[in-house]
Amino acid sequence: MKTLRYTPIPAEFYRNTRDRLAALLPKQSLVVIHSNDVFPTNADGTMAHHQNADLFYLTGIDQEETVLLMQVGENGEHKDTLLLRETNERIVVWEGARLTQEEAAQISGIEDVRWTAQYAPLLAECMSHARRVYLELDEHPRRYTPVQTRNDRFASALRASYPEMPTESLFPLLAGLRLVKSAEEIAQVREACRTTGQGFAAILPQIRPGMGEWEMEGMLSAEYIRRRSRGFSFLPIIAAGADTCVLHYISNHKTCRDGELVLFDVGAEYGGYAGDMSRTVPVNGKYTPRQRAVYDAVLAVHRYAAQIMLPGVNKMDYERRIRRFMAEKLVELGLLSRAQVDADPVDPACVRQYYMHGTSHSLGIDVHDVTPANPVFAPGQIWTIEPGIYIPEEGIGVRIETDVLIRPDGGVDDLIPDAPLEAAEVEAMMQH
Ligand SMILES: [Mn+2]
Repeated sequence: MKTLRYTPIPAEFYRNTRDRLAALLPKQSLVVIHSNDVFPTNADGTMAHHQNADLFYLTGIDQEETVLLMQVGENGEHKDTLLLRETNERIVVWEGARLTQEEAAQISGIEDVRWTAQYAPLLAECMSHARRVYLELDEHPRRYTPVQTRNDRFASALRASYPEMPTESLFPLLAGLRLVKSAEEIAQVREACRTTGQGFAAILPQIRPGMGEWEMEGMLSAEYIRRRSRGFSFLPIIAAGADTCVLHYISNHKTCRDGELVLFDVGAEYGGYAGDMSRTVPVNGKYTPRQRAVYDAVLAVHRYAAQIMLPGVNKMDYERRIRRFMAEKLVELGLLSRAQVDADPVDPACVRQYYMHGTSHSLGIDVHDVTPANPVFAPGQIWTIEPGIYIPEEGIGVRIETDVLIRPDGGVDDLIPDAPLEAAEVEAMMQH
């Protein structure tokens, strides 16, 4: 095996994930999952390839134009075939080597590896034995895109060619499996989170009034990549001043001014897994009394959330209890009145004026990792905890986000211990 930028998960893990999926499927099921497309930009340009998360979860293969076929027999037995883009000398010269069949077999634990030229006849043969086809359909509740994926196009074409064949979505099954992380996955996320926090701690002392948001992005990017990350796990948000209140600000094009806050919502990827962290710091190294009051309120909500993220608690109840707790903090800050909160005591809707997003999402191969509807917390899950308070009229937005692993004993481990949480710690690290 070549020396890799990151330590891959051993093939045994991918054999296990396929076994666990197959155990959920009726006999004579066929699973078909494609790589994501390499999306075009303009002229002869393309975007970087971003692997399909389900394909990666089941094979570890991070290459375009890959297809996984699983033929499930009796009692969860399954025969798996991996199809790869055939490599040749021209591709080696222009784009660099692609996986050989032997390398792909080593990574995935799949013995039957072929070139995609054999795909059409193989699929026809598999279809003749199948009673039901399981398709990769992205049913994330917040997915919104007019763009058809390669798996979407395959689903449409298959249904048109085989109108009698029953089809099912893999989404609920794989979302359930991917929600609970194995030891191998926890190690990858830990590394992504370690890089995320250590990279941030390295640049924090360098932040000064007059610095561009893009300069901080550049410094962070360097810290992440030199620690073996391929880069940010999502488009980084580095927002100063009033833009701290813009939840998905990604232009990072302003200079920071004395007296402002700057909000970072950034993460490093490692080995195909994501870190996700937010910190909000004073550009000049010292929070104003009002900034500090808002910061401490958000941190109190964060601590509360970490305490009530307990095995057996469902996500919707958890979020409701946090909004209830947040309501008290917003009253203390003078942003809501007691009467407003008391009008709706169980789940005060007025909270959403200053806190309009959820507190936690699952984290794994995807930054907003897939889960079943209203998941129940359990050991082995990895979640973000990211409350915030946004006051556009004051130019103050604060979000504090850590990633946590729910331990077997029910407590949570902070996976980003290297980035400071307490306001005093942040200020101490910014002294120079
Ligand atoms: Mn997040």
